[in-house]
Order: sequence, then structure tokens, then C-alpha cells
Amino acid sequence: MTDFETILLERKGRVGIITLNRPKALNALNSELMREVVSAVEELEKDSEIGAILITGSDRAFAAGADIKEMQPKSYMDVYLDDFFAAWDRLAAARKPTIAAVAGYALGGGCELAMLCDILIAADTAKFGQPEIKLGVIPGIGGSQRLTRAVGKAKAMELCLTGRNMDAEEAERAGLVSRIVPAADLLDEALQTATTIAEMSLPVAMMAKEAVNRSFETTLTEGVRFERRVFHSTFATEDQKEGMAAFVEKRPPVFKHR
Ligand code: CO8
Repeated sequence: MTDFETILLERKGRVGIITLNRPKALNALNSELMREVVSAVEELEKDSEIGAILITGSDRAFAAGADIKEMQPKSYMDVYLDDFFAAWDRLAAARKPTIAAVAGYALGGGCELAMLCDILIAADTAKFGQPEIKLGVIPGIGGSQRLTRAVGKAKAMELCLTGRNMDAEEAERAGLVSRIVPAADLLDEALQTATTIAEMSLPVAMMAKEAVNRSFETTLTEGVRFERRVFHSTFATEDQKEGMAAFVEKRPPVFKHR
């Protein structure tokens, strides 16, 4: 297992847990943290014993944004030639289900990182926002696109143009988070959800994820056609045979993740 400086990586059962760990900077996302998260995600994607990836921060902050101190001296050419922050696309491309467990601040790149995950579970202390405009920039890790798809144009515009935060209640009402839990229970609840998913058939969970994500990229007719083809292909898995046999035989399924 790799050693990391800015994150912690642990495995609990079939769940890989990545904890952002730059407490003095409220988990601000610098390049090193980005590289480490991407490398941990790659490690977990390759690990056949892992069925879901959970990303979390601290009680005070999931992440308070991209690291402003790191960005401040950069020129246009620096960020353009580096394709600054493009490596985060690797997380969006993860094939295993990903869950963000958010307490405290999820601002700017922090909100965007949470939105790169498939499911977002919020503590009642969570605060979401895209305050980049206050710094003279705009969201750069997909915030203007993913927030708009999640909460609609009016609220996304308001958040991106005023930089105001929304609390967990507002985020849940708007459809950004799947549910809110008391801060003290966040990790347990998120781990339970991740474990439930990780115990399903891995290839079928990957297919379900791919099908839901397809809805953001295509028309309804093409999306439904895609879903049907993938549905048909689940019948090629051993786990479909096992899942249906277990139902008929009134016993819990034992998935082989094949
Ligand atoms: N970057 C660097 N350091 C940070 C950041 C950050 N985003 N956020 C907090 N910190 C540091 C503070 O500087 C402080 O460090 P120090 O003690 O050395 O001064 C420490 O964390 C604690 O922060 P505060 O003292 O400010 O704590 P408060 O509780 O008073 O305030 C806030 C908490 C409200 C979260 C406040 O820290 C804040 O407003 N942070 C900045 C939030 C922000 O603007 N985020 C957006 C950043 S821009 C961004 O994410 C763009 C993404 C797209 C880039 C893509 C490029 C291609």
C-alpha cells in the first residue's frame, strides 16, 4: 500500500476510504493532494477486493476549495500548459461507485470534488458553495456544469454569481445531496451505504452506475436503448444467475463479483 502525505487511505471490508488530511488548510486541494487522491482511486479501482470508494474530510471541512495560496502566483500560461486540475477527471472516470461524505465546508473545488462522486451524503453541518467569483475566478473542476445539473439553473446561477453558501437542508431540498445525517453519525452512515453497495455484484453495480451517468450525456431514446443493452448483458454474469436463484430459493445471494 502506498504512503501518502495529504490523505489517509484505509480499507474496511470491501470499502476503500480516502480521508482528505490537510487539517491546517481546511483540506484545501493542492496539486499534491490531487495527485494522491487520484493515485489512491487508481489503487482502489485495481483492487478486486474493493467494491466502493468513500471520500471524506474532517468535521470542520470536507475541503475549503482549491488551494488559493498555491494558485495565487500562477500565470495564465502556467495553468494552461499544466491543464491545471485536469487530473481530477480521473475521479469522474472511476468505474466503481464513489460516495462523498461531507461535513463542514465543501466550497469551490471542495464542492466540485463532492459532486465528482456518485452519491453525496451530508452531515447537518455541511455548507456548500462556489465562492470562486469572490476571488475573481470561476469554478474550474466542473462546478458550473455539475451544480447546474444537480440543482437547476436558478440556484446554480445564484450560487456561482453571488458566492453565497447553502446549508445541508437547502442542498438536500435542491437535490444536491441524497440525505442528511447528524454530524456524529456521518462516517458510520456513509460507510453503511458504501458497504451495502460494495456487497452487491461489482460488475452489475458498475453497469448501473454507467447507465445512470449516461442520462447526463445523451437523449432519452438513446439512454433507454443503452440501458436495455446493458440490462441484457447482466444476464451474462454469474451474479445474475446467483441473484435470481437466491430469490427463488428464499436465501440471501452470495455474489462472486463476476
Ligand atoms: N486555500 C488555501 N488555504 C485555505 C483555503 C483555501 N481554499 N481555505 C482555508 N485555508 C486556510 C486559511 O488560509 C487558514 O490558514 P492560516 O491559518 O495559515 O491563515 C486556515 O485554512 C483556516 O482558515 P480560516 O482561518 O479562514 O478559517 P475560518 O473558519 O475563519 O473560515 C472559510 C473558513 C470560510 C472556509 C475560509 O477559510 C474561506 O473562505 N476559505 C476559502 C474558500 C474559497 O474561496 N474556496 C474557493 C477556492 S477557489 C476554487 O476552489 C477554484 C477551483 C477551481 C480551480 C480550477 C483551476 C483550473
